[in-house]
Amino acid sequence: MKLFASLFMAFLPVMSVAVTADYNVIPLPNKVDVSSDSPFVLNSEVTIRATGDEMVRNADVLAGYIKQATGIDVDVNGTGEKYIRLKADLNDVNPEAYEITVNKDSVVINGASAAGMFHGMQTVRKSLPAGSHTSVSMPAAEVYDFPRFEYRGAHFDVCRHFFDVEEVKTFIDMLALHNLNTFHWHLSDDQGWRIEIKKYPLLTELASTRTQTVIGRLPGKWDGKPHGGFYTQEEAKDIIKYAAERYINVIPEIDLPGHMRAALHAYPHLGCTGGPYDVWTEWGVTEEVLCAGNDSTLIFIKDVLNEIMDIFPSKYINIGGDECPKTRWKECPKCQARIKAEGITAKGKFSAEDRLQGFITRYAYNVVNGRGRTMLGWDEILESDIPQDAIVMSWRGTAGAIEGARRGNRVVQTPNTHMYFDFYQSKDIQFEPFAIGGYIPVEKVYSFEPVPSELTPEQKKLVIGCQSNLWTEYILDFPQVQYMEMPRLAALCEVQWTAPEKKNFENFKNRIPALFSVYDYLGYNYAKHLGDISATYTPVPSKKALKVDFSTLKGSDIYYTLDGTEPTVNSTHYKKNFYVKNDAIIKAVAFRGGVKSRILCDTISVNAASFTKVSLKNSPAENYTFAGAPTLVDGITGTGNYRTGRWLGFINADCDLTIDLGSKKTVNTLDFNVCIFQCDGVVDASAVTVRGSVNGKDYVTITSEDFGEISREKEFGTVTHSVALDGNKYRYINVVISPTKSLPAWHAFAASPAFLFIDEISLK
Ligand code: TNX
Repeated sequence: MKLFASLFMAFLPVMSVAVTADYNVIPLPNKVDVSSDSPFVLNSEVTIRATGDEMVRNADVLAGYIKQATGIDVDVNGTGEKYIRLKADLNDVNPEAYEITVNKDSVVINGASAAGMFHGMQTVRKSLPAGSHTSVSMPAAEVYDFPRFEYRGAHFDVCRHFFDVEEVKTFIDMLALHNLNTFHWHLSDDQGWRIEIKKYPLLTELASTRTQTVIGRLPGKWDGKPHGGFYTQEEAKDIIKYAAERYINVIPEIDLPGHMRAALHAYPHLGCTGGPYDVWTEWGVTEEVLCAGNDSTLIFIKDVLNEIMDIFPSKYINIGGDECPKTRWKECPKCQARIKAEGITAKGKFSAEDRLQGFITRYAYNVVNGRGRTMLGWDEILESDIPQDAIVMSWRGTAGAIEGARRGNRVVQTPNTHMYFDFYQSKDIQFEPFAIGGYIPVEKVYSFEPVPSELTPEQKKLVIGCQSNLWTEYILDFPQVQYMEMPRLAALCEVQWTAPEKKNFENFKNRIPALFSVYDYLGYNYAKHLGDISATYTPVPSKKALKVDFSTLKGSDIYYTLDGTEPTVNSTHYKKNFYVKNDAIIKAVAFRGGVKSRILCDTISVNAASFTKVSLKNSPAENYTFAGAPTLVDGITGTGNYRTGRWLGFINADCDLTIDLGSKKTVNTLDFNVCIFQCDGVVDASAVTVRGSVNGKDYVTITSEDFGEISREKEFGTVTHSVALDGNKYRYINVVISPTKSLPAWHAFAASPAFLFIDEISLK
């Protein structure tokens, strides 16, 4: 009997577990109509029917996907009566539209083009429940879908760190899985030249390797290890073909006239000073750029772009154009002669040298345009007159997109506020691989709306799409590339693909576990923060308490403790929000199936200012307002970098906070913290003044302190200022903390106003 039972159990999954496909994948299709008609049963009897080489190739790819997802072997153009048919004759205005029709006999994937059909294949693939199955039930349905934007890109910098052909192909696979159609390949930069150019062999011989790499963000320590690599033209062509078979266009970028230090190492005569130059071993923006006055620079640009266009069939060719300091051009007789000869003058806030870049950009434009291609460049290309058909990549926020569209140029949105996947994706940076800084979680990516509301309907049409950027200064290997990309790529693809009215982050989170299981069986390394608990802390003055809300992925259970002990399934089960009035160490954990999240841990330290009514006279800077004034008295002290949401950031304005203690109280000390990130101009406060009042109208100054010059040694971290008060009773305390008005001469941003980041103002 016992034996029978266990045998029966062993067979049970094979015999009767009905696994069902779900077409609500990522990106969410525009229309999914499931009916109660009999489903299609996907099993090894099924064949994929396809006609013509291209469709047969796609059929083989789909058979591979089905095998990976479910273990089921289907053949191509076999004899099976039940079939999946691949077609590309859908009549639709959108060339990438597709339709999937599922009934009990067949699944028809029909695209308006082969690319559209391929996107439909991705939807089918992602709809399949991952696991080892003998059959999958595909509900009868009509899916009709098309992308919102024609340009759906991801950028990959292979210069700061080199990634080999196989890794680049896997990157392309990742884009295909998320329905992207554009791979922006950043092939040249100060720290390494990565593509073979036959006319300039030293670019790969010399400029593709740097002697060593700086450790950390600022110069000081180097690793002593050479780093390099490049792609031959044959390898590049192989990658282009691989991408094309996945309906992805590869846009090459040759970044000019800045970001050219590696090329200058190989060909020093192309620089203003004649060199010597090294392949740069640091990060940042170097002053060593192409000389704009030198005719051989123009020949170099023409030759390189022509070879690039020989390799890359892409309609779009990116010429970079970002971050080109004009220091050398100001001193260079050849550049000055060019300014004169071309009659270039300063205009508005741009100097003649700034506008000299426009001369180079237009030269590159003509080379590209001469071959019937379209030039793209970073938003700096707007700093001079550019032809109407050049495309602007807006990276310094969305301003470039707005200006570009207003000038009638097409634009691609890739702002560093939402689309920089080299930025941290979690606030707890101590658990993250070292990154360039910033904070762009999945939710922030998801929230991005590419079409600025400021534009007129006609201008809005010029926003052709959206793209993420992956700069690899601090991305050392391919698993880390994947970790930085996913699941932010999932959020990106929904921004690019799905109609805005269908976008909803909570709903997206419900669909992400299915995509995670795809990542799992593909062996992708991805960030799992979405499975973690996120806590929202809201001070509630009327209750003199902190309201705590937890959320995590659907289907998970949260357990928590308040005394710092490890939470387990035996701890308090979170059902709804709760309030904390006293000191606590909150620890919480989520379980999804057998998978345990990371443990959330926050310390609440209660003092007289905690959970009081507060108001700020001046607003924090737009990007650093987060939850506003209550953050300063929520009992939780900011740590980590200044973008975590725990710090409020002020520039050109004091942090001027008034605290209503509710009744008169004796207070002896005021403490506050400042977050320092010196290289970004985020430095210590310059002064504080504390005033007290019993009625909220008449204030007396309790104390005023000047902190003097900022410390050069203090580069990162937190500074706590403790201010002694007079021990009198006040109901209202007003604290004014002033930023450093002007950064000192030794700072890279000398004389500019500094940022001031404040958190947790406490009164004892
Ligand atoms: C700015 S975005 C750059 C890159 C850096 C990146 C780091 C752009 C056009 N230029 O050179 O790698 O910031 O986030």
